[in-house]
Amino acid sequence: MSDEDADHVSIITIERHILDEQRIHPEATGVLTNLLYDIALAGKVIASKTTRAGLAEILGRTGAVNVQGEVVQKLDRLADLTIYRLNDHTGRVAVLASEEHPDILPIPDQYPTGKYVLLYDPLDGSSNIDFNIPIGTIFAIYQRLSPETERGTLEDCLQPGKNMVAAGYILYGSSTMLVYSTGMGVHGFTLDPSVGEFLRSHPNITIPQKPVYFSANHGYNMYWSRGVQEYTRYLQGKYGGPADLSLRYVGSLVADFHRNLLSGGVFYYPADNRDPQKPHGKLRLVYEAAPLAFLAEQAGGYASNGLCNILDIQPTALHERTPLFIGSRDLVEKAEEYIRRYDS
Ligand code: AFP
Repeated sequence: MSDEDADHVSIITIERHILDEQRIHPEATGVLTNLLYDIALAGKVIASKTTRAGLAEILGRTGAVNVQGEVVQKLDRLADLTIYRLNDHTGRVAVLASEEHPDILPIPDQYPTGKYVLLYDPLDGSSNIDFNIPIGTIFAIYQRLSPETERGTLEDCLQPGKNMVAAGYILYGSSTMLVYSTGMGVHGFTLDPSVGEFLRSHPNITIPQKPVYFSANHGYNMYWSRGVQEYTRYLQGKYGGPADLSLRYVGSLVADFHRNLLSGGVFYYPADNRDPQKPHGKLRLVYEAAPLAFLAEQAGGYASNGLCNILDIQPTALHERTPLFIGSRDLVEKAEEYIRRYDS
C-alpha cells in the first residue's frame, strides 16, 4: 500500500489522536490524556441514554428544581452523576463543579486528588429533551491553584478562561460528536455506535472566513439594549451589514455553536431587561461561555460579553451569568462596536 493510500484509509480514534498530541509535549505526564479519555467515556455513556430517551422512563422531569431555578430533567441528573462518578476516584482531578450544583463538588476523602479542575454543564439545552432536539455536555479543564497536598477549592474553579488547559463539548444529535481543544487547534470526533468508538471526523476545525448564519432568540428583541437591537439590524443587512446571513436558532447552545463553528456566523445571548434578577442574560460564564470561547479562539473566532474578551473575565461566583457573543471574529467585534456606540 502506498503512503497516500495508507493515509487515505487511516482511522484515527480519539485515543490515538490524544496520545499523538501528548507526544508533542515530552514533559506531559499523561494525566490530561487520561482525563480526556474519562470524559470521552462519560460522553459514550450519556449518549447511550439520550438515544433511548423516548423509550425509557428516563424521559421526563424529576420534579426537582436546580440552582438556576430550572426544572431538572432525569437525564440531567444521570449525565451529572455519570461525569462525577467517572472522575471522583481517578486521582487526576482536584475538584469538580457542575452547573447542576450550587457549590463545588469535592473529591471524596477516601480518594486522592490530582492536579486538574473539571467544570462541566452535564446536559445543556435540556428543556429540548422532550422534543428530540440536540443537547450537549460542555466541559472546561484548568490546572489547580491550591497545593497538591490539599483538597481542591472554590478558588481553583474560579479562574479566568485564559488559564484554561482544555475545553470541549459532546453533542448528542443525529450523531454523537466530541469536539475538543487542548490549545492545539480544535478537533472533532464522531461516535461510531457499531464499535463504540469516537473516530476523528473533523480535524483542525477553523471557522470559515465567510459567515453563513446568525443565531439569537429574536423573541426577546424588545428587551434588548439599543446597541444589540441596532447590531441585529446590521446582521439583517442594514447599515452596510451582510445581506445574505441566514437566521438559525435551536435554543440548545452546543448545537447552535457547533453549526456556526463549522459554517461561520455568530451566536448571541445578550443581556436583556426581562428579569431584574438576571441582568446579564441567561448563560453561565464558567460552564458555558468560557469553554466555548476557548474553542472559538482556537478555531480562529472570538467570544465577547459585548465589552471584552470572555476569556479575560475573572469569575466571582460559580453560577455567574454573562452576555455572550461568539463565533466569527469580525461579527463579534462588530457587536462590541455597536454596544460601545449605543450602550455605554
Ligand atoms: P436549558 O438547559 O434550560 O434548555 O437552557 C439552554 C440554554 O442555557 C442554552 O443551551 C440555550 O442557548 C439557551 O438556554 C436558550 O435559551 P432561550 O430559550 O431563552 O432562548
